[in-house]
Amino acid sequence: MQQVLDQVEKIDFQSEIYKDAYSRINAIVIEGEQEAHENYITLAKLLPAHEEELIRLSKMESRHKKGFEACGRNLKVTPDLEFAKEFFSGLHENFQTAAKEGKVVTCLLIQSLIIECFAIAAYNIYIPVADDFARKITEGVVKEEYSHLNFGEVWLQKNFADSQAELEAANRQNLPLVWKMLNQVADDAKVLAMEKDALIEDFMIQYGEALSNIGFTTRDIMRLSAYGLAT
Ligand code: Y39
Ligand code: FE
Ligand code: FE
Ligand code: FE
Repeated sequence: MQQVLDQVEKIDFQSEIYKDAYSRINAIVIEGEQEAHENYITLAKLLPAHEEELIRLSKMESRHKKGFEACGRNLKVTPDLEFAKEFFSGLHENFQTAAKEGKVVTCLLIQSLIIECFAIAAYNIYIPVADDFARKITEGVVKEEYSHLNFGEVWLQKNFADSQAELEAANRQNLPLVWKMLNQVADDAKVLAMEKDALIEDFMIQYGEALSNIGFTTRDIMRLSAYGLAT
C-alpha cells in the first residue's frame, strides 16, 4: 500500500502523456458502458422472465457511462471514441451474432462474465491510482459491476447442465479476444500506473471464481481461463 501511495504522489494527471493515454482508456470505458447498456437491453429481450431486472442493469450501465464522461471532462480530456469502438469490435460482433441466433448462454458469457470481469479487474486496479474525482466515481461503479456479474453467475449456475457445451465454445471464441485487448491497452494502462500483470491476475481471479460458482471443476477452470493467454 505504501508503494501505491508513493506512486500516486508522482502521477501528474495534467501532463500531456497522462492525458493522451487517458483519452484512449477513458474512451474504452465510456464505449464499454454504452455497449453494456445495449447488451442488457438485448438480454432483456432474450430472457423475458428477467426483463425487469435486466432493464435495471442496463440503466445502471448508462449511469456508469455518464460518470466516466465526467471523469474525462474533469481532466479536460477528449475521449477517442473511434479507437474505443474498434477496440470492442470483436466482442461486439460476437455478441450481436449470438443474439441473432438466440444463443443466450453465449451472450451471457460475453457480457455478464467476460466483460464484467474485465471491468471489475480494470476498476479495482485503477481505484488506488486514480485522481480523487475519478476514484469516487469508480468506487461507486465497481460495486454495481459485481451485481451484473452475479446475474450471469446465478442464471448460468441454474442452467449449468444445458449450458456447459455452449459455454466452452463461447469461452474458446471470446477469451483470446480479451488477451488481445489487454495487450492493446497495456502501454496506455501503464501510463495510468496500472500494471498489465496486475490486470491479468485480477481478471483471472474474478473469472475463475465466476466459473467455479457456475459449477465448473478446478480442472475445467484452469483449462478455460487460460485459453488463448499464451498465443
Ligand atoms: O459492464 C460494464 O460496465 C463493462 C463494460 C464496462 C467497461 C469495461 C471496460 C474495461 C476495460 C478497461 C481496460 C483498461 C486497462
Ligand atoms: Fe458498468
Ligand atoms: Fe456492468
Ligand atoms: Fe459494467
